[in-house]
Amino acid sequence: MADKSFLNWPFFEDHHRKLAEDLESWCDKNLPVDHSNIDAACRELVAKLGEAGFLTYSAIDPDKPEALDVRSLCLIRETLARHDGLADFAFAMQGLGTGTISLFGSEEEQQWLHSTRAGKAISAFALSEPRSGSDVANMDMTAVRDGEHFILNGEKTWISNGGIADLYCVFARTGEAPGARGISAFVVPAETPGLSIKERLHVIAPHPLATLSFKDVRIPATGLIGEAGQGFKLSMAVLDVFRSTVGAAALGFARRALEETVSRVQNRELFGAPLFDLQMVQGHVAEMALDVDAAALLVYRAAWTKDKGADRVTREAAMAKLYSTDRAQSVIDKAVQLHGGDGVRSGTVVEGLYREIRALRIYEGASDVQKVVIARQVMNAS
Ligand code: COS
Repeated sequence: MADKSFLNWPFFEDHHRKLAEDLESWCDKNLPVDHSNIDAACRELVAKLGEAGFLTYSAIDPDKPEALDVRSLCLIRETLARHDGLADFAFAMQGLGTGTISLFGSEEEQQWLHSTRAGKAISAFALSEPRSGSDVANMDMTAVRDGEHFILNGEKTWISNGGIADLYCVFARTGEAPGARGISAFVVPAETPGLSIKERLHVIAPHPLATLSFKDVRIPATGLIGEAGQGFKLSMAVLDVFRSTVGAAALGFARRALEETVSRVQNRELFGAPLFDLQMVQGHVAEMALDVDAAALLVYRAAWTKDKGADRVTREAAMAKLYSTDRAQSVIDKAVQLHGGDGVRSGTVVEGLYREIRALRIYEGASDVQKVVIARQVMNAS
């Protein structure tokens, strides 16, 4: 049973505790789903999470706009990750994929949110390109104005939900200025002519992932999100919200690894006594528990700060993501070690966690990028 005492921290309100409890019992009944067909599993997860009402937290309600509640987003990701990494993925991408629309979309664009919040449409965030992953400002993809339309040409890669998404939030160069000041964001429905899946990408923790090709993709000018030339800032502001949630997912994986380890070291006998009797093992367990609590503090500090109305949480979110993902990697590595051969046997829980955690130190801003972001924030503040 995972430690829930953190829910008593002052970051949370009663409705958060209720959400965590409701989701926990939903997870007990519904997860994990069968992963043998990843696309089908993701569609099933989105539909089920939608039906159960949990996707209403992934995006704002277009009928009564209120800010996204980042603590709820984090609690949901943490809980889902503890039960099933793919369920976390399915939830997270509904949020990231529509994040630009939730935060900056027009009333018309926000109509999409009715179907993504109900689990009836799947969304994706298309920012990275073959030549610009970390260096977003250097993207090549173009969007050229043609009367009442924009015409998009280029490629996006490492796009989660690529291949199963119904709508993509796409960033492209509109050329108002060089670099970061000449990028804009667009809503592009998946069936738009000229948009195709160039390649499906396969990774160690499988989920739908693809390279997208845009050849003369014509979209109405009403698909522009926010102002032309502001797309870089919009993407960074969206990442400021969702990076804390990546930290939360890592926290969920780490908590599960700790839980599995506690059970293992109590039940496995070695040298005539439970593994836990060895002080070296106690040392590992203590370090794992400390990493989990410290990560939780940073994640929920960032989420609470945003929910309390901070204009920017760039520093808090970067710290939460960097620390939580790095420490979760270490916690899970220790869990593998304490499981011995079972830790690397295909199909065991800790083996799955070991594969799941790695990408979190890369996507939505690699650990190295987070360090750059934190350092710049520290310099700006001094
Ligand atoms: N919120 C709002 N505005 C922001 C911002 C934020 N979090 N971060 C930067 N900006 C603004 C800056 O203030 C600057 O504005 P002005 O032009 O008005 O001065 C502008 O955006 C450019 O910022 P900066 O100079 O920092 O841009 P860089 O090209 O140096 O950005 C990093 C560098 C590496 C920080 C950025 O490209 C980044 O985060 N890369 C990782 C991207 C990523 O997460 N990719 C994964 C995709 S999703 S899987």
